[in-house]
Amino acid sequence: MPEPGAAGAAPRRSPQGVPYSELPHVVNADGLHLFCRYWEPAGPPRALVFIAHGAGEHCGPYDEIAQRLKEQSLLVFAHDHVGHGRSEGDRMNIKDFQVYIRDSLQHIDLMKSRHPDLPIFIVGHSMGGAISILTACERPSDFAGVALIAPLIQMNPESATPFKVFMAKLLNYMLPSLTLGTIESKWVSRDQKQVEGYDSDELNYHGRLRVSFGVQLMGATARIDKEIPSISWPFLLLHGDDDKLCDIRGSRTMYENAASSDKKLKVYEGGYHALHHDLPEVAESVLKDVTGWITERLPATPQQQGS
Ligand code: 9JX
Repeated sequence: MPEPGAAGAAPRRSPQGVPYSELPHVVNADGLHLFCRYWEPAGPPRALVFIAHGAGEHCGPYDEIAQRLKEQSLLVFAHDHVGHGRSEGDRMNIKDFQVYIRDSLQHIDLMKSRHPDLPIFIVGHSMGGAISILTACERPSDFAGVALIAPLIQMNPESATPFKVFMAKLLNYMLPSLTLGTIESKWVSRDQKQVEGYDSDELNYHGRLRVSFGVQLMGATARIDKEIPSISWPFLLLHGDDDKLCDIRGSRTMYENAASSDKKLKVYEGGYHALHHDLPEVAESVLKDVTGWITERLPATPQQQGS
């Protein structure tokens, strides 16, 4: 769907037939075209915001959050990760989690080279939260802040018991394409309309999780666990205490153990996993929290100083 305004020119197609916007498009280090989206404010942007979507979804559903940020004169950009949405690549099958981080850094560097003086923020959800954390950890001084919506930080200790983790690794060695369950979308949001919307969106992945993908996710959480004590960048954590997919304990651990002086955890009581797609009042509050947190961390513009 084209954006209104400058970024919304009719989507072009790569030689492979992958649509991309008029603005920079990304061909990653493996030669795969990534579908990119840009939300450009009318005037000069005050900051850059990269959005990292989660596993099995795409960046389309972040349009609402991006619009809000754009209204605050922020230049928002995102891409569908390899194997997701309109990007190329095997569906939900990656050799290494690092590919998501490498591609994100490539896109961020591209935008940074066009706007070298602007602060950069990241917004990430679920697996996109894990990508955001590890991306920021690679360049700790590059980011003005990271806003995380129900990030994947720890596997649920009840479902990822040492025995199951061992079995997953063993199975991965023997039968990497073996699949585990699917996500039950009704356990991800309390809003039936959002559940139906998610289920009927063909750009979402509705297949089963490969063992090899699960092992990559476990590897990412193990890396985050090691990085937490050395995290120094500002961050905001939003997490529902009824999240059945990414345990809130991960966010508590990060909040308690990260070295950052500027850190905040907001717990949504009764909130499910997809907080930005949970009950309307929760979703609205998430939009306000993320937008407010980022704009509070921007240097005041000359026009604002008097008011
Ligand atoms: C597990 C593993 C993380 C397949 C999924 C109403 C994730 C809504 C919604 C978008 C949830 C965001 C998150 C088993 C099988 C780790 C209902 C798996 C997984 C997979 C993310 C994003 C649905 C799920 N749902 N997830 N979303 N996803 O990283 O907005 S709204 Cl993929």
